[in-house]
Amino acid sequence: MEVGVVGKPNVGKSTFFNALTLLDVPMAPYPFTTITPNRGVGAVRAPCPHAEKKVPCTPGNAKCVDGTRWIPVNLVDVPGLVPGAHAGKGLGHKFLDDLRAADGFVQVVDLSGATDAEGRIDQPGAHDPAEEVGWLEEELVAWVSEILSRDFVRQARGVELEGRKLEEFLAERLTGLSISPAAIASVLRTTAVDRGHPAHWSRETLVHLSRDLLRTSKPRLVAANKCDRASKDREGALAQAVDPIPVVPTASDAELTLRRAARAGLIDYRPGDPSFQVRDPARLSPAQSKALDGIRAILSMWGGTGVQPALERMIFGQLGMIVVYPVEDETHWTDGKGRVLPDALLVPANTPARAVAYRVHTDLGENFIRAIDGRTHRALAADHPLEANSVVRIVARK
Ligand SMILES: Nc1nc2c(ncn2[C@@H]2O[C@H](COP(=O)(O)OP(=O)(O)OP(=O)(O)O)[C@@H](O)[C@H]2O)c(=O)[nH]1
Ligand SMILES: [Mg+2]
Repeated sequence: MEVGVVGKPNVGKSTFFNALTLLDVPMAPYPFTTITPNRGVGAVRAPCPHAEKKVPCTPGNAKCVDGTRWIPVNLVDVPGLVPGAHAGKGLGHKFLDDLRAADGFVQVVDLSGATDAEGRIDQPGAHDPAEEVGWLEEELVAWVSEILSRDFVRQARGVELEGRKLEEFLAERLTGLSISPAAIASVLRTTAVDRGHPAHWSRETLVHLSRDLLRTSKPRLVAANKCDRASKDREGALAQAVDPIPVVPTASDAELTLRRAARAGLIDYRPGDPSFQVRDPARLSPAQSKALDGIRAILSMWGGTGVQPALERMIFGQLGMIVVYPVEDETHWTDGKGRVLPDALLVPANTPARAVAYRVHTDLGENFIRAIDGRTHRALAADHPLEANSVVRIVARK
């Protein structure tokens, strides 16, 4: 699972990324600060089932803080994209390839409208962030359709002659793009294409197909960043203009300051909280006090910085993920070493029990006999879709 942080230059992608990962990649008020992709790990929250058992959990991969699990999510922050990037403008499209593995994109935009299409600073309100949402989609479509089009006619003739399955042929061409054959099959059902004669597909057909594939397989969410310099009206107008893509207002700079201050022990703040408390005002410098007062005003206007909710809406809403807890003992919810709820896995909603077994270990998937629900103790068949927050034991042949 990987989320790509994308958008035009200088909108705050790296700040958003640093806030979520607490890394320290360069950020600066000019375009193309980032020139190579940055990878890091953020986390999403889910209520830990340990409270139901009234025993503390022993987390391995996802820490538990006051009953909330923090489940890791990979993030990639890429250089800014400009209109025409697929044809080599700006830093070109080479780093688009760094987005191949991304399952979805958070597009960061400048809600204050103070950066032009190339990321140069301008007057607030001079630019409409809805425009970049439109052209970024066109860049992504152009990128995917270019991958799809390479040597397409010759290879498609082969498909026609050999009677190969179209879904497989397209999946092979899009290898590494994290688009499943099932998603391709479903798009082929709804897109008007001549299934029998792919070699005759026009360029427009390939573009159309690429757009549909991106819309279904790589969901997007807009982080309306720099909201601290914008109004709620601007947010409303953006949300209306880009509907149905969800818009979450964010103040990444404020979130980064809060997380760093919390890490330094200056304040009590958990990502996603609507407020924070200063531990000891006497420890703050006048500049720190002033900065925190400014952030307090942002939080009271927007109800939080929005950064953590943006990632969670992407993961749980747009990507439809759920959290499941595999265990080896369905009564005590422990693994073989007696650890309680050691693992929290993010999987797509409705993932069948056997697919979850494969996620734990290939052997468990291959030797799957049944799963057992840790709450009802009922046996679940291989194709049984798991519910959110399931605690499940996988029974496999030894
Ligand atoms: N007011 C305000 N400024 C922000 C916010 N987030 C980021 N910035 C500022 O915006 C500028 C650009 O931030 P970066 O994170 O470097 O932007 P980027 O999109 O990664 O830029 P490139 O790597 O050049 O594409 C920096 O000066 C940040 O401090 C925010 O929420 N509010
Ligand atoms: Mg950057």
